[in-house]
Amino acid sequence: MIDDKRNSIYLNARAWVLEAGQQIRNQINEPRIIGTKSNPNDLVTEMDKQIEAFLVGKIKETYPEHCIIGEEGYGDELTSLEGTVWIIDPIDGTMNFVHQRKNFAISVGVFQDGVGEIGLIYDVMSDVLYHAKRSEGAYKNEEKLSALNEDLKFEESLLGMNHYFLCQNRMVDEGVMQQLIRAVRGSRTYGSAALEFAYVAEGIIDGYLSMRLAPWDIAAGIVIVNEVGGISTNLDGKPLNLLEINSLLTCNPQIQEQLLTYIKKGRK
Ligand code: 2AM
Ligand code: CA
Ligand code: CA
Ligand code: CA
Repeated sequence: MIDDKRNSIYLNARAWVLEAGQQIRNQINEPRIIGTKSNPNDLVTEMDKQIEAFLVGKIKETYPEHCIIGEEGYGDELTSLEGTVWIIDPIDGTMNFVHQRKNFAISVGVFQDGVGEIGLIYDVMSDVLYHAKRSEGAYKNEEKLSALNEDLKFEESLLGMNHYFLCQNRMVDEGVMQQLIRAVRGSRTYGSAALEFAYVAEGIIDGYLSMRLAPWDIAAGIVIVNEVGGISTNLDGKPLNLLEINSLLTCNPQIQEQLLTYIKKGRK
């Protein structure tokens, strides 16, 4: 993607994300209409839809030739990542949005022919924007994020994960997950995949793993983490496919091999 074109897309994306965040803050104390999707704990609100409709409207108006993948269905049904593709999660961490009214993010990734060019993750209530353009580094607001710690030791690492790793499940032997948690320094569960990517990029957690994430949960994060030398694959260490559901490991490369070894031992 030509630099000038990319920069104008980036500036628009940034302006729209910040404006969307302002809309959410303006309405944060209003009563919510809460619906459910795949299960009673998979929540969606009118705000998720409003924000996706807003972002999709702006993109379609300005870039009618671009394609969009979005969680709430305002985007396109894509079978290929050819061309310029926006991958949007209007509210990542809807459960936090509903229960906490904070700790959620707007996530926007822009890919060109399958290559991640722009990533924006906006922690709306903290007014913190994590952003990156490929090969230009990653930023937290105006502050450039440092490259990830090359001296990180596995036993001193802090891992983000969701609570499914604590539950009995088909995909991972919980005995092995408990061994893993004991082997590292600690674990955290933030409830927003996008924010966990941002925290990996910031170096305040060293890895994040999840069993089932959609393209909009990971698109922006992949770009941002990559810019600080982090690596994102599925739980088998294989490349991610942004047209499908993936398992995910994003981490400091210093601990990737050890994490994958534990995960492999635990995968059923
Ligand atoms: P969401 O809030 O946009 O739905 C919670 O651990 C994280 O997993 C959030 O980033 C959440 O995104 C994501 N997630 C993906 N699929 C989910 C599902 N079926 N139910 C709840 N959270 C899901
Ligand atoms: Ca959701
Ligand atoms: Ca999400
Ligand atoms: Ca969402």
